[in-house]
Amino acid sequence: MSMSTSGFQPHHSFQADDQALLPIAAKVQARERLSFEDGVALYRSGDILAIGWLANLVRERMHGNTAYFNVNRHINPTNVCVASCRLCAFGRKKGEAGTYTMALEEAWETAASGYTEAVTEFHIVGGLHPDLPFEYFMDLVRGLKVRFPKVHVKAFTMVEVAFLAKRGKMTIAETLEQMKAAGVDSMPGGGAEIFADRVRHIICDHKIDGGEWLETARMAHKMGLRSNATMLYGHVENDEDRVDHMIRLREVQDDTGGFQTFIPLAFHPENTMLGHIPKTTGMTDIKQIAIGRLMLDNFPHIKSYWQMVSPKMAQIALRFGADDVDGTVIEEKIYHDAGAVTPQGMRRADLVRLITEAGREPFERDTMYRAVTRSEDSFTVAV
Ligand code: V47
Repeated sequence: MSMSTSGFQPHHSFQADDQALLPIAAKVQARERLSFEDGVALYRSGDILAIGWLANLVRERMHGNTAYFNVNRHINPTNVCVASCRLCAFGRKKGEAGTYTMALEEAWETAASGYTEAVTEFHIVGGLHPDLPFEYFMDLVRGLKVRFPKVHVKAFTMVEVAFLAKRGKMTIAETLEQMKAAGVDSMPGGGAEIFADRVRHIICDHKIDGGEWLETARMAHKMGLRSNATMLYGHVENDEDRVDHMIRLREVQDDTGGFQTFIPLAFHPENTMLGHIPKTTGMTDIKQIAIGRLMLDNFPHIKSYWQMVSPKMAQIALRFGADDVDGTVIEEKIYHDAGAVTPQGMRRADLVRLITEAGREPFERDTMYRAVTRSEDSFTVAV
């Protein structure tokens, strides 16, 4: 029987150079959950083709040949931040040179600027500003909803929610309730970093701890807000810390089902207090995507964020476990302050080409992974 040379092909048999992967492969093929030890064994293996094959098997079981992207815009209302995380090149202390805080009008203008294609999502994150009142953030969201009623607002990380709650003397639940009422539709996955205390003390000791991040996510999910989850790798963490991070996410997901996407973020050292740490390499980046897909069996999506790992690496990742490349972004600040050399945004057509040339079928999604159809300057979401 002849097989077509293009398009989607069924799988053949598994081959590994590293025999330590065989029991893991058996589990993946039997759809069994991988253990902590399995996760560590995957990191310790250099057999990237075998690991990638397994991750791709899972990815294609879940999503076939589809690769998701969206047309989104980032808005970072302020870079003033009370935390001084060693991992971060974006935040500045109040009064320092280079700080900015957008007036509400400015934030709404920013939302409308810099693109010709209608965006379907605003991704809003920023510094932990010591003085901006909770109502500033709620007015920001309400104003966006008035001006762009069709656009999904994915706003405020677990870290920002915990900070705003403390500042406003509210519980996490009350804070989330008010965010929802103002028009927040879902939450991004930032601030998770690495949950292990030892690492958190070094890279971000002013942030809520790992347990608090997870409990805030759990609460958000229980209140009907979906979220993403990130993991920052390539600094002082070890393999065990990474596996621990993913298993803790997997446990919350078993309980809530509220996580949509796992996004591993490669650490960019430039202009941070950890500037001596070398940048991640291609092998680390691609392995991280594949192991994420294999460990997080209950996460629907794995995103290779092109801004973080470069468009070229994101494209390859689509065959190593990732099913999503994020979106147009338009104006990225956080990694560009940390020395990223990628463009600050991409056009829709560039993302489509990147996906098509990986042999995948581009699928424009909204934040909830529903199909988007568009004309020149407007869009419709399938319900
Ligand atoms: O939490 C900060 C990271 C995150 C650096 O949910 C750095 O769809 C590398 O979470 N080098 C914020 N990383 C970004 C984020 C995100 C991005 C894209 C999509 C989604 C989503 C979420 O950026 C922070 C931190 O982990 N970060 N500084 C740095 N120097």
